[in-house]
Amino acid sequence: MSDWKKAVPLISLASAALALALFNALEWVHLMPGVQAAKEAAIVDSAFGNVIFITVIIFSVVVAAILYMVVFFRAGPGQEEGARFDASPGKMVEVVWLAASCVLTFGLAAYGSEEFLHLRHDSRADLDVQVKAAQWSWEFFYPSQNVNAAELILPLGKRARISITSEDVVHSFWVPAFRLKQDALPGRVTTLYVTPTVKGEYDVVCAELCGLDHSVMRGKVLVVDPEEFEGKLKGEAW
Ligand SMILES: [Cu+2]
Repeated sequence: MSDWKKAVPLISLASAALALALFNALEWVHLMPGVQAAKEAAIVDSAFGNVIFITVIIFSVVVAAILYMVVFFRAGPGQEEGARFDASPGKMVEVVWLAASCVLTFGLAAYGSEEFLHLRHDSRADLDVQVKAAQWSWEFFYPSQNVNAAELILPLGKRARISITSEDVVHSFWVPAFRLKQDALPGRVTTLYVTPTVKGEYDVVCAELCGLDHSVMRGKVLVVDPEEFEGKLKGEAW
């Protein structure tokens, strides 16, 4: 049964069943870390979801094709070899597979770049915060208010420009709830933009191995109502 006329419907059916099972299984697994607390997080999550969707489809087709070959190309009892693959329709398979891979690779690169620029192209912001990373803590400075704070306080719905630098080694400023991560480099300022959409308290994590206490280099983000912002900032100031 090494005949492609039979293989195509069988592989398609098996792929569809496998993909359906995997999509159902993924409903139960939370792949993303907790709340989606910023406008940017929604962009990142939808890109992640789309890539997972394509990955599940390709994985299912590959596994179904492998299963088909294992079953139908197997050597029978007393045989040295299994059924031979007929090379003429095989060329067609190669052409389709290569073309699809090229379209997918370049398509995903274009999609990723477009979404990445979408997160960073607009340099307008409602407020500025400067973040300084050091072994092993985070420090936040608000230039307009001339205030230093131990926690990152952000007003809900306002677009913040976060300028990040490091005093010593390379760190990485990561807020899982915002799905944003940016290296903190000594002698250079890097920038992130974030518009928080859910009030609450979230973690700031260092995502770059930066020495002995890297794993405890944590901070807090507080997303508060815009009316509470100034008061909260004064309360936190030191
Ligand atoms: Cu660090």
